[in-house]
Order: sequence, then C-alpha cells, then structure tokens
Amino acid sequence: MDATHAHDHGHDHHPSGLMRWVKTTNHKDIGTLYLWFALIMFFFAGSLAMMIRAELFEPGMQFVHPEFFNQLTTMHGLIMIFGVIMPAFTGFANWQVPLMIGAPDMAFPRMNNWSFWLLPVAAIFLIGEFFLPGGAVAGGWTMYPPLFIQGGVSYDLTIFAVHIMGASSIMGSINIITTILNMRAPGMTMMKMPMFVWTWLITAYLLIATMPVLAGAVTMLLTDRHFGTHFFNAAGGGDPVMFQHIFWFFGHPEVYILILPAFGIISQIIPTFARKPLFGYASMVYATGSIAILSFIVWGHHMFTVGMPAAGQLFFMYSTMLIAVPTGVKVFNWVATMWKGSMTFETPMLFAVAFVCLFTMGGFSGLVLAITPVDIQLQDTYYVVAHFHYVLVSGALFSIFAGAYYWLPKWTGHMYDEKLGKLHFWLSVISMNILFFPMHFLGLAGMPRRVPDYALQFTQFNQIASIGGFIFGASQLIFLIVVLKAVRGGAKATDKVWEGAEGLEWTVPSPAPYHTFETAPMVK
Ligand code: HEM
Ligand SMILES: [Cu+2]
Repeated sequence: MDATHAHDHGHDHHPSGLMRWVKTTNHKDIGTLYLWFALIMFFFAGSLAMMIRAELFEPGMQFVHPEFFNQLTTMHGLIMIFGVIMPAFTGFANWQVPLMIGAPDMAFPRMNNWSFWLLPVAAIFLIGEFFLPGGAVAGGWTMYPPLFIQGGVSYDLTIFAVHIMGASSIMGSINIITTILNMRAPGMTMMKMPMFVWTWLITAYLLIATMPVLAGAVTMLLTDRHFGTHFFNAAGGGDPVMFQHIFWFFGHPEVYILILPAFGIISQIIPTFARKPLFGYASMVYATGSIAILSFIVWGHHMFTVGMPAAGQLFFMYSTMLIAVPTGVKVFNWVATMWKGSMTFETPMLFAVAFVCLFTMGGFSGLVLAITPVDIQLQDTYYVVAHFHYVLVSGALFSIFAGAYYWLPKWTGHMYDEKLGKLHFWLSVISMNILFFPMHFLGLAGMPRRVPDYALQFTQFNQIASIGGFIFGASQLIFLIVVLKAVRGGAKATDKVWEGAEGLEWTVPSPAPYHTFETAPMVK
C-alpha cells in the first residue's frame, strides 16, 4: 500500500475554487456533489411533507388550498424518489465503488460529470413549476392519464425533467457497469466483490432496463398532449389503463432500484460491527439477482382494481408473494451474521439494525397488500402510505444514514460526533414510528390517500402522525450539523476507521487521497 501512495504528494494537486466542482471528473468530487445535492433536496421535499402534515393535523382546511395540497404530495413523492434516494445512492456508488474494487476512478469520468450536472437542471425545472401559472404538477408521482394529459405547462416541464433525470440515470448506470466489469483490481473475482458493489451492479442493470420504459410512457403522454395522438385517450381509441401497465413495468423495478443499494450498504455495515464475515455471501448475491428478475413480473399488483381477469390477479398475487422468499434469505443472513458476533452499536450499526427490523415490517405490510382481495379494500388508503414509507424511510433512507455515518470518516478524514449521531438515530427511529405506524390504522379504517381533508373519526391518529412528523423533520437538522462538523474538523480518523472493517477502502488513508490506486492493489 505504501508504495502506491509514497509518490502521491508530488502530484496530488487538483483544481480549486468553484471550477473544481463544475468541471470535475474525479469520482470522489462527483460523489460529494451527488451527496450534497441529495441532502439539499431532502430538506426541500421534507419541508413539503411538513406542510402536508400541518394541513392534516385537523379536519377542515387550515393552511393550503386543495389544488396546492395535490401539488405538495406530487412534488414530495417525485423529489424524494428521483431527487433524494436515487442521487444519494449514486453518490455512494461514485465514492465507494472505485475504492472498494481498487480502481483509480470511474470508467468514463467525463460522462460522469454530465450525469451529475443534468440533475440540478431537472431540479430547477421541477421546483420552478411552483412559480408558473397554475402552479406545480398535481397529478401524483404516478402521472396517470387522463389527469396528466389535461394539466397546464407544469406537466410538460415534469415530462422534460423526467427525461433529463432518466438520461442521467442511464449514463450513470453505463459508467457503473463498465467500471465494475472492467476495472477490478487483479485477483478480485466477481464472487470476491463486496456486497455493495454487487447490489449496485444489479441495480444499474435494472435502471438500464426500466428507464427507457418510463421515457417511452412520458413521451406518449407528451404526444397525447400536443401532437394529436390518442395512446391513452379512450375517445380516440386509446386506453388509459395501458399507461398504468407501462408505468408499473417501470415502477415496480424502480422500487427495487430504491432498495437494492440499501441492501448492499447494510451488508457492509453489519459484518463490520458484528466482527464476523457476512453469513451466506453467495446466497446474498443470488437472492439479489432473484429479486431483480422477479421485480419485472409483479407490476400488476398496483392494478388489482382496474378490472383484470381473475387469472391475472392470481398470477400477480403469487408472483408478488414469491419475492418474499429471496428477501427472507437476506434478512435471515443479516440476523445470522449478527448471531454470536461481538457486536458494538456505533451510529452506523444502530441505523443498520433498525433497518433490518423496520424494513421487515414494511415487507410484511407489502405481503398483506399482495393478497388481491385485501388490496381491493386497501388500495389508495393510508395503509399503502404506511407500507411504502416503512420500506422507503426506515429502509432506503435509514440505509443512507447508516452508510453516511459509516464512511463519513473516510470521506472527511474526521470522526463524526458520536453523541449527536446517536441522538439523531434515536429521535429519528422513535418519531418515524409515531409518524407512520398510526397510518396502518387510518388505512384499515378507510382513510383515502392524497386527500387534504378527512372525516372527523380520523382526527386522533392524524394528530399523532403529524406530531411524529414534526419531530422527525426537526431531527434531521441534527444530521446536517453532524455532517458540517465532520467536514470542518474533529478527531483525526485512522485508515481503518472501524476495528472490524474489511475491504480495500480501509487500506487507503482517511480522507481518501484525491487519486487512489494508480497502481492496482493485489487481492488474494
Ligand atoms: C422494496 C421496497 C419497496 C418499495 C420502495 C415499495 C414502494 C411502493 C409504493 C410507492 C407503492 C404505492 C403505489 C401507489 O402509488 O399506489 C407500493 C404499493 C404496493 N407494494 Fe410496495 N414497495 C416495496 C416493497 C414491496 C414488497 C416487498 C411487496 C410485497 C411482497 C410490495 C407490494 C406492494 C403492493 C401489492 C402494492 C400495491 C398497493 C395498492 O395499490 O393498493 N411492495 N409499494
Ligand atoms: Cu410494485
């Protein structure tokens, strides 16, 4: 290792000032850009959620108009998915994949710069919609026609933004696949790759397979809107349900795009703090692959109520339930890794353990929804909202926090404030449950989703949820403070930050030098 870095001092120079960030082709700089972008978007989309919870604190209309409420829910969903979770995972991929496979950078560094800088453009389009006549898009993140064909200019901007974000994702995926397949250090066979690298390889294939489908769907919306086609217009011979088929053929794999990298991060962290190798590595790889393949045949579980033959309903019910098998393998392996390990509970591990428990709950409510006759009752109720927030907040988001605490010392060279980290964890995990758990009951009692007002009997659980929501929102400011503090200083981090950590990223100094692995390390 020393031989690799002894000569670094001579040419570890890099451009500085603003242009360093605009023109950078360095995977670490680009990873940092992605992560900051995601964090800023998180606070933006989060503040929309706070407005939603404020309006739903009491029945009746308090703060916003119904039209604006619909804009809030739509933008919250769109930005959380495309502007927060996906860019954050891509930031992790940019920082960690080259470090973990012993590569000097990504395969296509200049394209990498493009992949990132397209995102702020899309974000400006989306956020700018609030200032247009008619306000922002309000048709839901699923963009269903006919509503989505009838809206104003914001709907066109949304279609454009989705195209731009899709182009960014596809370029990013090509980069990740090429890097992983071609730039691994000598000796690192596929079955020796860290789990995070495996999960991102499979995620990148999912992205390449599904993003063009989404692009096609929104392009058809665009031509229906402006060029006289009638793909989705029944009056012209089209079919609005066809949109749902195309959308969910993208949309269900998309939810695995939002969760497979999380599985990867958790699979790095649990072995480190249990001080044991990951249990069942090979089965983890196969389970990830199986989940990815199955994700393409279950889209119809979003459409049980549109009028589908019984045979179709049965097919989608059973195929959806089948995904619980490889997911169960993964949960079993994480628990088995912890079994009789010498565990310690630093903040990354706390978030990882919370992930395993709470994501499993989200998976179970998913299984409940997969039962067709049950879903027909629960479709478009708060039960669905509870379900997907358990998988997206205590799943995807908590894994991002876990990973950020885990690698922050490697990125910044400084230990983060463990006390504040733990405070952030406990406030988040408690308030998250206060926020989303009552939504199961609201849904079972029949409260519909995407509504600005509700009947009197839903008041108490909504108030509990709103209070949980405000605590959750405020707690996230602690995370911002922790990150800023670690960036600006703190105890010096060692190379191998965590006692039980394994892997190439821990063989380089902290912070990781601007250029790493100019000579490839050997993996035995
Ligand atoms: C892995 C991460 C997951 C994410 C991110 C996720 C996300 C979502 C989202 C956003 C919806 C709402 C769709 C809408 O707007 O109507 C949804 C619905 C649904 N999810 Fe998941 N989900 C995940 C896992 C699962 C699992 C593991 C299952 C079952 C085994 C499942 C089964 C369902 C079903 C059946 C629905 C349809 C509910 C309805 O339309 O009433 N999901 N999911
Ligand atoms: Cu689905």
